[in-house]
Amino acid sequence: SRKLESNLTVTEKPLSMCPDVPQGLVGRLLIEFNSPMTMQKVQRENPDVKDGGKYTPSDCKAKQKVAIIIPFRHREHHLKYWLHYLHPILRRQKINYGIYVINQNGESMFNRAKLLNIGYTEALKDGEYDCFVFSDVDLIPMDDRNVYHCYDQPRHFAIAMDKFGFRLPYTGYFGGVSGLSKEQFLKINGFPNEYWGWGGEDDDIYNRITLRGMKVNRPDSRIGKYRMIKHERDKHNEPNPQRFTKIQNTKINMLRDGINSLKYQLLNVSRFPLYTNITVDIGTPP
Ligand code: BGN
Repeated sequence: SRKLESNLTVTEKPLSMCPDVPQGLVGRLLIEFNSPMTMQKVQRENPDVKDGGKYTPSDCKAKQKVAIIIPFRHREHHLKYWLHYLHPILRRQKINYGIYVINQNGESMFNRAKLLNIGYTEALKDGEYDCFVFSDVDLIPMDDRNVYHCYDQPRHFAIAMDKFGFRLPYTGYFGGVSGLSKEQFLKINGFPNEYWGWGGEDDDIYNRITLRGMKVNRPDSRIGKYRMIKHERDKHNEPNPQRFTKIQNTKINMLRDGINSLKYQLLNVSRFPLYTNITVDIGTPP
């Protein structure tokens, strides 16, 4: 409480820390992509989300501040569903978060991991984040007990996707949705910038984690289920023929290729009601 000049005492109830297991989770969720979705509808559903897609629980103090990074190009339709499902889930999970959509400008080859590095960098210019959750725009968790914060080891969230028959496609799979604390991210020199096109960058990240003596942490397979929004393969994201040899060389390449070598041009930052949109020029493959 504090004393005002007028002798009036105002009592501000200090917030207690949010419990480790959030109260008010509902468990299994019904996820479908058939009902029509508009950004206006999703905005009406989420009046408590602040400009730029920021949210802080009102009834407790969250231990971590989480930046959620979404690599993006031409997937507006998916983003509407992602925001529609994820904002309410993150709210029930009592996460203090901001949503960052990292939009690759132009039509050169897509580079998911480089966009994730940019998301890390740009989010830190915007807030004091200590945890980074990296999510594809087309992946929706089917259970809100899959909590989007960081753990004592790098976390892999998307372990049971519908397209893989609700199981891991292989033990070292680290794709889809993952989460690293700032410390864990820096320990592996961030993510590779040199994977242009589809495939392998997630395996490289997995290699970086194990090469630095860390171990991937995962939820229970009943809780780690995901639905992927069906889509055609994107243009300018063809399978990268170099990926097979590149993932053999993580150990040497990770020393020079990563957050320590990241270069890009920032073109635009816009705060929309439900997310911050960051458009970047990331160049072209060598
Ligand atoms: C793997 C891809 C991953 C992808 C998963 C699931 C490669 C590297 C050469 C083996 N890895 O095969 O990037 O996330 O499939 O689709 O292609």
